[in-house]
Amino acid sequence: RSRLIVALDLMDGYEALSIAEKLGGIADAIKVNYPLILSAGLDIIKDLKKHGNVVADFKVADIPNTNSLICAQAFKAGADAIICHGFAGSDSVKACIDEASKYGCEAYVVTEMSHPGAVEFLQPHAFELVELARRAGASGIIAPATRPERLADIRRKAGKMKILAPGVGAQGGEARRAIDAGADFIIVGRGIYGADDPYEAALEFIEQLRR
Ligand code: BMP
Repeated sequence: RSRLIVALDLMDGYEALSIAEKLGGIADAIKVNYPLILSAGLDIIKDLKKHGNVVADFKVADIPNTNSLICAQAFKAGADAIICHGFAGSDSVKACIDEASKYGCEAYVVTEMSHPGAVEFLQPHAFELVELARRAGASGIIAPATRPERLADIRRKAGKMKILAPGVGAQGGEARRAIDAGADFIIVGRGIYGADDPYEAALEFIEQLRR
């Protein structure tokens, strides 16, 4: 286990596949988000799956029925996990988790995001969102590598749920500090796909995680 999830936020399917191939399975999973899906199409998930588990970061945040329909599309396309927002409420989150379990997949819930604006609305409710995710039976949550002290507080409330921490690299977060604060996995996008040698960059992050 490397503890590394690579976010392939590219707008070219071939480029994304070529990086995934170069990484050769050293990361634990690949995360796809709208930039890639909207440009390359949902089928890219099946191709990426050859190189590891795929997390569909669709930040699902609708009414429960629509959430179920969105998640079903992601899982049918081959996603192993979905990321949903918690602020839409426990029923909406539950819909994602129920759909995930139908496919033997996982659902993760966003709590406090990693960008500066997250302090405005998400941060004041972050612990409630953690509790909501825990009660709904989520596999894990998303919490900010950019704020290790907040990550540590969230870790204390998260129980057995896994924590995936984005914001390492381009957003200023540090891999080692995120893990020390209690993250189970770090998510890195630009720090890897934007590097001259994505494989070397990924190895460096993994090295930091092992230290
Ligand atoms: P990067 O390492 O290039 O900043 O990419 C981070 C990835 O994680 C992006 O796909 C972004 O959408 C996602 N993400 C994030 O940065 N912060 C969050 O709080 C939640 C996210 O999903």
